[in-house]
Amino acid sequence: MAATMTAPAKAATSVFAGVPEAPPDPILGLNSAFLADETPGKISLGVGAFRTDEGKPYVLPVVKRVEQQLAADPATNHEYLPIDGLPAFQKLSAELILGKDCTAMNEGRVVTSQALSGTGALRVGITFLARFLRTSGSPPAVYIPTPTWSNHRNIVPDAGLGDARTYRYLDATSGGVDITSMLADLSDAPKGSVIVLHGCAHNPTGADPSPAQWKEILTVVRERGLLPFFDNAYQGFASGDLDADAASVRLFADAGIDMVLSQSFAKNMGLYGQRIGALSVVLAAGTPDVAVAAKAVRSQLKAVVRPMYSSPPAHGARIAVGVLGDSANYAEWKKELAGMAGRIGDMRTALKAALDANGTPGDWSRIVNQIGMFSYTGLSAQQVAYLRTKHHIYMTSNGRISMAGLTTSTVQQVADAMKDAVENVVKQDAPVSGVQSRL
Ligand code: KET
Repeated sequence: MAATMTAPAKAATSVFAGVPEAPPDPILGLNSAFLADETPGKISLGVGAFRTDEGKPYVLPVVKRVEQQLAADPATNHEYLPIDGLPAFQKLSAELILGKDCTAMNEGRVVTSQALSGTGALRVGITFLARFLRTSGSPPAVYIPTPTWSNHRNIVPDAGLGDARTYRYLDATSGGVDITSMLADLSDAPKGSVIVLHGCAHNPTGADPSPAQWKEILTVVRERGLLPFFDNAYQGFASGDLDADAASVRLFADAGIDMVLSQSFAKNMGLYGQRIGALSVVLAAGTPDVAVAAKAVRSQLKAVVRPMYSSPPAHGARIAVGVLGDSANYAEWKKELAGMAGRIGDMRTALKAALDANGTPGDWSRIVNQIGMFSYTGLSAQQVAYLRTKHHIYMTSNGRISMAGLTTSTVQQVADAMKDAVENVVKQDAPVSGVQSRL
């Protein structure tokens, strides 16, 4: 017996010993660094997550109640959902962004799949486009704005489409949208290119096109045969009104063109960790045999999902259905959403006032002019690093502040630290519009 046993090998080096360490994520990695910081009074203005005025995570009361009802309901079970998720959720989610009277939905031109929040929707959507969008005979180029949410840059190559190209977006001087440059870049994009657009509350700039500018963008998209992919992570957080924040998407949907939409319920329902979102593919108005085409598209979305994660989690979808599908809950949600947007607005006013009052050099009006969850302050990477090491205040290196991370009791401390950074750290960076490579 003993002779047949394998002799113990000498301690072996792992085949993974040479794996190079990946850089930390610019947003979620920052959060880990914040959690590891043991300094009392540290402040997190990094990740875009709503906090109460006590600085605590917020579970929306309507969400809490729906969860309690789900827990008490003997019919609730833990069976698998279908590959494309809960059918009731698909419909309610598409209606939320497209509107209840949406022609494309009425004509059966909208194919919606539940997704692992906004990121999962983007990932499945771009993978689907990589497989099937062949307007120019080859896989499409994907254009993202500069600057943009940092993960856009990861998702596009990971879905197999190579590095994303960029279009100019921000006018660094005014802090608004540089519409002339944006339209020029879109006009230069090859026919069939995918254009990632932030539906509202652009992250990180807080600058959205005006309704007239959206019309100009739509004109170029149609003329050039581009495919708009709307990333909707902040519906309700731009204006506090769900319908107003969906206006850009509805304008494009009403034009009867092909388009793709991602939705997230992370921010507007506070369901971050539940990973609940949706992906919709909208087929153009003239599509013959649209039912056949829609069925085929759905089958291919499922073919992307099944080998990746099989089927989505159920809990968040059930919560969203409980909120969206019940008129009393829906009305309550709208109020709570307006309350969250209102608190962010209050923090904008308070921070601007504190910076003006303590004499921080610079014009801080952009803080109140920008909309959504973030302020794009214009602080340089060095100033951001200084705020972190000296004051234990964390924000992304592009100078983006998550406004909901501020509270009535920390605004002054943050304003004073910003004054210190602006006065004592010489700005070495390019202006804000040039910092996207640091994201
Ligand atoms: N799109 C945009 C524009 C966006 O800001 C986020 C999240 C997402 C999609 C995806 O969110 P999801 O949780 O997958 O639904 N942004 C915040 C959190 C993050 O980086 O993951 C942020 O910018 O802080």
